[in-house]
Amino acid sequence: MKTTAPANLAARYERDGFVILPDLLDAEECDRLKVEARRVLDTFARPKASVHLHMAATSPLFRALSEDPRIVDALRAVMPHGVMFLSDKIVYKSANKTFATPWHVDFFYWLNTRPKLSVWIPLDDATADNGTLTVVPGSHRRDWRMVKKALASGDFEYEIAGGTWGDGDVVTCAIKRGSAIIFSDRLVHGSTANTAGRDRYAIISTYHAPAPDEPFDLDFPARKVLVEA
Ligand SMILES: O=C(O)CCC(=O)C(=O)O
Repeated sequence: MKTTAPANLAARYERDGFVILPDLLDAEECDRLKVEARRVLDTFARPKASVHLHMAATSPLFRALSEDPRIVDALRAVMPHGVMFLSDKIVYKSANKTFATPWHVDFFYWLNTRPKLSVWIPLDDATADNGTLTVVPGSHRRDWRMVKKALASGDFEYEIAGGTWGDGDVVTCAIKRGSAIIFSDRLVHGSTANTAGRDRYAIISTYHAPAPDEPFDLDFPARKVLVEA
């Protein structure tokens, strides 16, 4: 099938581990998705949650987004072995939820499963001061490990072992709402703190090549083959 994705998308994705698609959704679509995200959070999420899983399983609007032809077209370009939707989640930052997401690689969260990629779409203009995505281009080619780090609070968090990139290696992806970032599950990424006092809603959808279910997949009820292998 013909694709409308830019011709060099696959090469850029291969080289950098991510690719930005400007203006995939328009302002009206972003507004509608934000209203729906708020409704789902208020109805189904833990009180005060800033991350909520399974949007497509709950909401027809997010289900439609997960299989939107504009996204699937772009995915065809970087996923030659077919496209299967696995899951999605909303990540919400605000004046009260200012957290920066620490550097990480997603594959660590699904070790020993087949490779995946994610599509990050902010529903508000995303800037360095309201929590946009940060990436280290080319980092998907290294074999990262994550290790537990003890926090003063007695808690712990995971961090990347031996992270050797400098500030100059980091791209802070300031993008308009409705733009999309496709990124590899091996790419080092995080997000900035939200110090702007403005809402920042983002939807992250994860895909992999179609194949018989792995045990890991069974927790994701909205999974669906979108392009056969
Ligand atoms: O939306 C964000 O703030 C970043 C989330 C993220 O990096 C992730 O869930 O892997």
